[in-house]
Amino acid sequence: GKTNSAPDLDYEVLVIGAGLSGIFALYRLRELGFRARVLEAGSGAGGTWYWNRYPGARFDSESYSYQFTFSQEVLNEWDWTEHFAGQPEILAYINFLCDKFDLRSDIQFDTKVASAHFDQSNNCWRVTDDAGKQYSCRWLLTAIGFLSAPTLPNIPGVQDFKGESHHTSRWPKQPVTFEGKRVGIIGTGATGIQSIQEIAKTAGHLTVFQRTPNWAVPLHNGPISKEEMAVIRDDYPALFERCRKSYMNFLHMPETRALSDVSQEEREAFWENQYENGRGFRLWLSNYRDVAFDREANKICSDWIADKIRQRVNDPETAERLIPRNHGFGTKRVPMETNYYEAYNQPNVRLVDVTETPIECITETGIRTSKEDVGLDMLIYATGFDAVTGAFDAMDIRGIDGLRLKDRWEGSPRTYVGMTVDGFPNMFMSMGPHQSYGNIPRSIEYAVNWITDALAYFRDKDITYVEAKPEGVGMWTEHVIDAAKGSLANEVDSWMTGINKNLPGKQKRIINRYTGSAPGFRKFCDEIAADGYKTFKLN
Ligand code: NA7
Repeated sequence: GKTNSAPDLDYEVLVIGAGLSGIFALYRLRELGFRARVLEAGSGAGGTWYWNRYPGARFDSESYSYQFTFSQEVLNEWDWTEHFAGQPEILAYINFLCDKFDLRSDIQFDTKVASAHFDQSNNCWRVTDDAGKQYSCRWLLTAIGFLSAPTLPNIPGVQDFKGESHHTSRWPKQPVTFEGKRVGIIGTGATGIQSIQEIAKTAGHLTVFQRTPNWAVPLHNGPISKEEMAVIRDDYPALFERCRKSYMNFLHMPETRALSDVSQEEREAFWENQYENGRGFRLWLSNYRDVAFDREANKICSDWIADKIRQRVNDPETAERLIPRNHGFGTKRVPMETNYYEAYNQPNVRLVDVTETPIECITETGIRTSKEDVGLDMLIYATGFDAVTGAFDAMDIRGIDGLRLKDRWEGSPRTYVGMTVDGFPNMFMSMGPHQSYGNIPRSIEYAVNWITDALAYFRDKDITYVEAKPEGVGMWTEHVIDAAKGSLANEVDSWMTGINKNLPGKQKRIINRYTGSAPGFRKFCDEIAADGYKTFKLN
């Protein structure tokens, strides 16, 4: 049997968060014989897919490429009904995993972690929840997501509105209806776009308050029949192999040619085919390789997509407002849409460009712009997140000598392979800053396997203290910054560059995720493990 590496502590491992990272971590920790517990703020498992119940929430990655691969039985048993499953189906899948592996018995729900302090004299973490209950553990694993701390707009009067209001990622469990209601929505990111196209179907009236338009492209969702599911399932090994080889773990392979290698006719036919038939992120990720780096190439592609928007929106002025002016295609996370642009052709949908008529305040009865009072029964905030470091900042995490993680990361996060931080021994992060994100479950499976394998190694060697070395952190941080060089995505304001215009502390562009190749990342981390974790201080 496995020896208990922390007999005097409540748990060997505490996991914060029961989203995809947390539930897979629990599965693995149990398999490895650890005494582990998961603390979860919500009343159910699923993280992102638990909280984001807003209408139209769905995968933008193919369902079968996004699912977990760790259990062949689950792969055999679970059928996907759509190429891009909706949130209810995704949550059902997560609950299916929880049932099948009896995960809930080691998840403590409705438990929000307030603080986690490293206790140097005992090489353990002391965790406190917001009800004041304390827990001790040898190893702390944060599984808190990088888009999990929602932010409201910094508009005066947010608290004054008397109608129904919801942030998309804190959507209620009880049904919300839009029939006969005057609905307003702020935000046109990936979330806003998914919501708008859905709410437009039933709302009495929908007003979209747009500050920055986005380059949304067709998702091309569709049902998966039983027969097609069987064909897809037969292809699983090849499909996962493709994800493993790809740069960001997606199914889509990069186009090896540059835009300058092909004629205008050829590139237009190529884009036309991607736009009309390419599922999900294909147009974005399988684009000519220079579109992400070369301003000219990017402009040619963006102009081509702008014409598509013009063709789809009847009112020319509305069409122009929906075309991004200050960032090129693919330099922000590309939202996926299904009849999004056509929604603006409906008589019940109106676009208000708040760069022309700024929002002055939110009132008891709606939104006041510089031009008018828009009366609303319901106000929806699709205003995004305090991304990447936000969920860490929300907890009081302290390492050696009381050093706060928030202070350690002042200005910009610093990590060793995105999973550890110097000064914070025995703490590991799944989907922390400076990790390779991309197709998230692929990244999660790797990170969680790497972390839990490491913990098993430490247990077997009686190691109770593991800390990243400052030189490792310096090296990785520099490498992350180097890997991002040249990408046009660094030159825009978005959560991917650390900007949140609603938060005074998030006004400086930084590199907060690893944009080098995922296979390269895995190779690098595999070598650390193969080498006995010598790049860490071990005790
Ligand atoms: P995003 O992509 O951060 O989008 C937030 C949107 O909300 C964006 O359009 C913002 O406009 C808008 N916003 C935020 N605050 C305001 C104020 N004060 N006034 C007007 N408009 C505002 O969040 P999402 O939830 O859509 O997507 C997050 C990720 O989740 C996404 O990338 C996917 O990977 C899944 P702005 O651009 O700042 O002008």
